[in-house]
Amino acid sequence: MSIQSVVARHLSEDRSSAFARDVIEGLAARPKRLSPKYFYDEAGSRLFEQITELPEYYPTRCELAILRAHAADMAGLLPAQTALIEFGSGSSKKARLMLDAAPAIAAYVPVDISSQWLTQEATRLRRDYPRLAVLPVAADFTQAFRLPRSLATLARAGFFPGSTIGNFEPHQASAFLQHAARILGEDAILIVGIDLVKDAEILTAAYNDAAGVTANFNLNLLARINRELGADFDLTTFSHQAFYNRERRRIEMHLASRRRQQVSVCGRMIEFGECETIHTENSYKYTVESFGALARGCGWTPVAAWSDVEGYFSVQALRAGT
Ligand code: SAH
Ligand code: AVI
Repeated sequence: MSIQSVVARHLSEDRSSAFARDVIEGLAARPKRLSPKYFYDEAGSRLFEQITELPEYYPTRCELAILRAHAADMAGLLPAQTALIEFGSGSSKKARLMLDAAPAIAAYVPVDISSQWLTQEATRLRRDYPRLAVLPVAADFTQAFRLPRSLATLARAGFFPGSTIGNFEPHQASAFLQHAARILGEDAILIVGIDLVKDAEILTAAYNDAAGVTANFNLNLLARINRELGADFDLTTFSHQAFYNRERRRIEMHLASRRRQQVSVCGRMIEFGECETIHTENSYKYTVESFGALARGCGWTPVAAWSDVEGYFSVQALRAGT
């Protein structure tokens, strides 16, 4: 066995034991919770892509419209010979708009926890952009991770679209912005997508689509725990819940047990009361100003903000340094 495959096996064993530990800890907590980063195995990434096509899910449609209209302005902020590092790259569809508008981008570094999906997308990108260095990194972007050595001679810019930053608690978003400043370096540009506060009905519909794709995305977390940790969740006994918490300006997603039951997870019995929920995701909504203030508080200066015609979504450019 080669040294690379030994390292890869250890990394994957480390990841699955961290998954088991987090699941046991989250299901023992009151209220029960699981991290949204675990939504994204291959099936979860595929379901997320289906969400982005739903009529109710406006964030992708709005952000793509902003990027189509303003990618050239964003590209103008990047120095020559830049490596674009995307945090949570998914399908890389938005990065393609940046790559098309910015000849300054010499390398693209998609960073994603969904490793199989990442590999597939990197293959497609290499085919479509033969002159670009495509350097995927399978990692949890909230933790320290290694960037490819070949980036040493390039400037760095960050790309964090999708409003994925909204899936952090505000204090975690601050910690992430500080972490990104260290990764990207002095004067670097970070382009971030932010979902804006809006009418609760529009928000609620986006997370309760008529076709039930978001429900399947949420339930896939239990299916993944069954697949990878040998648990025995009966998915028909849990239901998807998503609602807007006005006070905290966030959509909350939960999985509610339809009845009292016990589930076996990693050899432990987990008790559920009727209607008891597992809190699986928060999706925080900001105003342009509230996000700008958060960024300023952690070493970034907002330099530009773009919005769609409906004012539903905002893309902001930040520069490292105050
Ligand atoms: N940037 C894309 C995808 C957003 S979905 C877009 O805007 O459409 C969120 C992405 O972040 C998923 O691909 C998911 O796998 C990844 N992700 C979520 N949490 C992560 C983490 N902690 N570390 C690395 N990637 C993560
Ligand atoms: C990735 N993230 C920004 C999405 C969101 O809107 O919070 C994940 C998602 N959850 C349900 N629908 C989409």
